[in-house]
Amino acid sequence: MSQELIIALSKGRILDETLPLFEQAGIYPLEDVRKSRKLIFDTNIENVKLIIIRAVDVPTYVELGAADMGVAGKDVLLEHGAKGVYEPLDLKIAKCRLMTAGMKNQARPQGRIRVATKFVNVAKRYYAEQGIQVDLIKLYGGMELAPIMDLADEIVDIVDTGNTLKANGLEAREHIDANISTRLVVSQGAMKMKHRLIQPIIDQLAAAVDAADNAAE
Ligand code: PRT
Ligand code: MG
Repeated sequence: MSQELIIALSKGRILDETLPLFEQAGIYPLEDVRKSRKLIFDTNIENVKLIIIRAVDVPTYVELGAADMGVAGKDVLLEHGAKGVYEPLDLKIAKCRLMTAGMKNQARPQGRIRVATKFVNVAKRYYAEQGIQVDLIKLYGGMELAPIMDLADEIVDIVDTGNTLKANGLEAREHIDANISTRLVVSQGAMKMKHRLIQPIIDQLAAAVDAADNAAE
């Protein structure tokens, strides 16, 4: 009997860039994933299936072995911890930075500060390293609003062009991680048990990433 391989993809903005890389690597879903309400998809390879889930859930599926491989942003992996997960490949898509930000021309207050973010673990670690005491406020989106409404003194969020910060009167302050991009992750169990299935996919994806990289230059 042939082994089955489950690959967990993040829906949302990185899916549009992930699918072409997988197609280049020889794996594509048999139907249009954006037009379907299904969560699990057959592919052109009989024993390979794609599941398409919230980005934040990808590390959980892969860590617990419910998916063999996954695709997720480094920000999501840092926040989750993703222990017991290999990260064999940088897909070099959806590049961005994790930064602190606050109201423009407004200095960080002395002493304890309020920080709003969905990256509470990342923020906790970062401010502790800086020796800054913080009260963390967990939000699920639209972090830029928090300083405006005086819910927080600072935010930790993803920055790409900086336009969202600017449009809301905020400024970026410090880099927490300047090299956020989308990564391929593999469960440790699958890497052992399904190595013969997985290694060629990693190799083909690596070639697809290189080809995309060269085309961009
Ligand atoms: O939307 P949902 O809550 O389901 O999940 P999600 O927000 O995690 O998913 P999605 O699709 O929005 O983003 C998925 C991944 O894309 C993130 O985990 C990052 O790894 C990556 N990525 C790359 C980004 C951005 N660029 C980005 N610019 N994710 C979010 N943004 C947002 C950012 O939060 C901010 O609000 O865009 C805004 C900033 O963009 P600029 O260009 O104005 O600076
Ligand atoms: Mg989003």
